[in-house]
Amino acid sequence: MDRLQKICKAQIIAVLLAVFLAGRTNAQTAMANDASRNSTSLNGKWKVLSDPGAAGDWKKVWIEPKPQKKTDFFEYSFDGAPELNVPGDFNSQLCELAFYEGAVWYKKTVTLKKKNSRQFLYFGAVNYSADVYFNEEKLGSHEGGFTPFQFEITDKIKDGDNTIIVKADNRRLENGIPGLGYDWLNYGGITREVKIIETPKTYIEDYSIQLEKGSLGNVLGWIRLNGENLTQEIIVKIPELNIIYRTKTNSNGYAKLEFSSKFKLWSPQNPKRYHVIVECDTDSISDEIGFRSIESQGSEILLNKKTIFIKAINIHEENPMKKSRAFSLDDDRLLLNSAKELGCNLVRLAHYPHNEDMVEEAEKMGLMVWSELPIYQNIKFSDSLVPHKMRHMLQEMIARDKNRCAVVVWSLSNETYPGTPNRDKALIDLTKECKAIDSTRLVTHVINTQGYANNAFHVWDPLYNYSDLVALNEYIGWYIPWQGKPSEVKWKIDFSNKPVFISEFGAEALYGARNVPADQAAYWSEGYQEQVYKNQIEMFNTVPNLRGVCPWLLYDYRSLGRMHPVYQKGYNRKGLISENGEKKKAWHIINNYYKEDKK
Ligand code: GCB
Repeated sequence: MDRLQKICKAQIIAVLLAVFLAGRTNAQTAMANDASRNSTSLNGKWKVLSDPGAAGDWKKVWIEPKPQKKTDFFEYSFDGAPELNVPGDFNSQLCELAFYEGAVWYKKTVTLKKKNSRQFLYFGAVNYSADVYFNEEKLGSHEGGFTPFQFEITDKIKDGDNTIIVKADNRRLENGIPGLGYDWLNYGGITREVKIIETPKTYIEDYSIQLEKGSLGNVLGWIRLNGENLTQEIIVKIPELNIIYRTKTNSNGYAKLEFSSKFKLWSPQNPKRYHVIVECDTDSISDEIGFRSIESQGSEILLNKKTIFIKAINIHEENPMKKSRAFSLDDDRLLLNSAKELGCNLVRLAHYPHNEDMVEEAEKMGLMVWSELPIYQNIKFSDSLVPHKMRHMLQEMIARDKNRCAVVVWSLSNETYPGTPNRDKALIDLTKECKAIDSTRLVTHVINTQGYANNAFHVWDPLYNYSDLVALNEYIGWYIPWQGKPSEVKWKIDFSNKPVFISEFGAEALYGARNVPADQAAYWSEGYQEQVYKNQIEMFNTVPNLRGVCPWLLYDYRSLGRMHPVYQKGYNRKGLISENGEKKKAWHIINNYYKEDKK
C-alpha cells in the first residue's frame, strides 16, 4: 500500500471510529465539490417550531398525526407555524429568538420522484447539532456547526410529497466544540444551504488535486469512487495545459494521481485557476483549481518558493449590516472586498470554518485563507468524546476545502491553556492527524500564554513545537498596558527558528468617539485605538522572525459578553470598521502599513 492509500485508509478509519464513538455524528461526510453536482435546492421558507422546553423529542414532532376523532388533539403542529428563511440563522429572523440557545424544529415538504440515480440530502451547515428525519424516519445526526454533511435518501424517496424535519439545536455543551464560552454570537439554525444532490450509481465521491509539498510542477493526489462499479478508468483533463492523465481505480475505488506540468502558479497577484475535469465511465465532475506551493523554511514563509510577509485581517462570519450570520455571496463579498481594500493578502476566517463560497471567493480574489477549527479557549479535552469530535471536525474541514489552493493554513486551535487536562496530548494527536491527511499546508496553533513583563515577551508554550508558525495573540495597549517603549520591547522566543505571526492585537473604539480623551481606554475613543495601532507597528520592528500580522478585526461584531451600555451595546468594538461600515482612524494606520513593501 503506498503512502496516499494509507492516508486515505487512515481517513476512513478515523471517520468510522469517530462515528462509532461520538454516537451523535452518523451523518456522512459531504461529497467533494457539491456545487458542481445536479441538485434541487431546498432553500427558501421552512416552517418552524421553537422548542425552549425541549419537549419535541418525547412528543416525536417528526410524526405528524392528524386528529381522527372529535376528542383527539395534539399539542404541536407545523400547520400555522411561522416560517424562516433557509439558509439563515434563526436569531436574526424572529425577534423572540434574538438570543435563543436551544432547539428549533424545521419542516419542509418537497415533491420528488424515485429515480434510477442516487439522491443525497445535503446540509452546508447546521449550528450546532442536527437530528434529521425524512418521511418520519430518523436519518441520523450531526454535531458541529460549521461543516457540511449528507445522508443518502435514494431508497427512502416516495413519488409525490416527502417531508424533511430537522431539529437544529444551538445549546452550548460542556463537551462541545466550541465549549461553553466564546466571544461571538451563537447564531443557531440551518445556517447554510440545503439541497438534494443527484449522482450516478457509482460516482466520484472525493478527490484531491494539489501540488506535492515543495513542488512547483508535480501534482500528487488521489481519487475515490463510491458505488458498485469501483474499478474504472479515470481521466483527469486540464484543457488549457493539454493535460490528459489516465489511471485506474483499485477494487476499493481508489486511485493515486500524479502528473506534472508547467503551471502558472496561483498567488495574490495572479489568482490563476484552471478548469479541471475528472471523469470515469459512470461520472464526470469539473472544478476550478489553482496550483501553488506553501512552506515554512526556517523562519521564512515561502509562497511558490518566494518569501512572503502576511498582511492579514481577522474576520467573523457575520454580516454587520444585516446583523446576522453571513452565508450568501453578497455577504461574503462585503467582507472580502473590505479585506482587499485594507490591503490584505490573507484572511483569517476566525474561529471556525466559514461557508464554502467565502473560501472560493477569496481564492478568486487572490486572498490566501487561514481556516480554523472552533477549538477555542476552554475545551474539555479530558472528556472522552472530545478528541473524537475534534478529529471529526478536522476531517470534515479538510474534506471540504482541500482542493482550494487559497487555503494555506489549517489552524487547529485558538487560545487553549497548557494547564487544561489532556490538552497537549489531544492537540498533538490532532496535529499529527492533520499532517497525515494533508501534508501540503502549514498547520498551526494560536496561543496567548506568552508572558509580558518589564517590557519583555517570553514565548514558551510547548504546543508551538507542533506548529509551523509561532502564532500569538497579544493585546498590549488594551488588555495589558505597555511596560516601556514599544520600540524597545525585548523578546525571548523559545522556538527560535520558526516564522512568527501576530495573529491578534487591537483595542476597542466606538466609531465617532473623537472629541473625548484619547489617552484613556475607558472612553472607547478612536484616538486611543489609533495610538494602540501606532505603538504596535513600532513594536513589530522588535519582533524576531516576524512574518505577518493580523489585527483583531475587520468589523465590529455582536457578542453578548460585551455589555457596556454606552460603548459596546452587545458589540465587540475592536473592529477597524463599525457595524455600519464606517472606517475608524486605526483603519488608516493599518492600510498605510500594508501599503509598504515588505519582504
Ligand atoms: C481573543 C480571542 C478573540 C476575542 C478577542 C477579544 O484573544 O481570540 O476571539 O474576541 O480576544 O476581543 O478579546
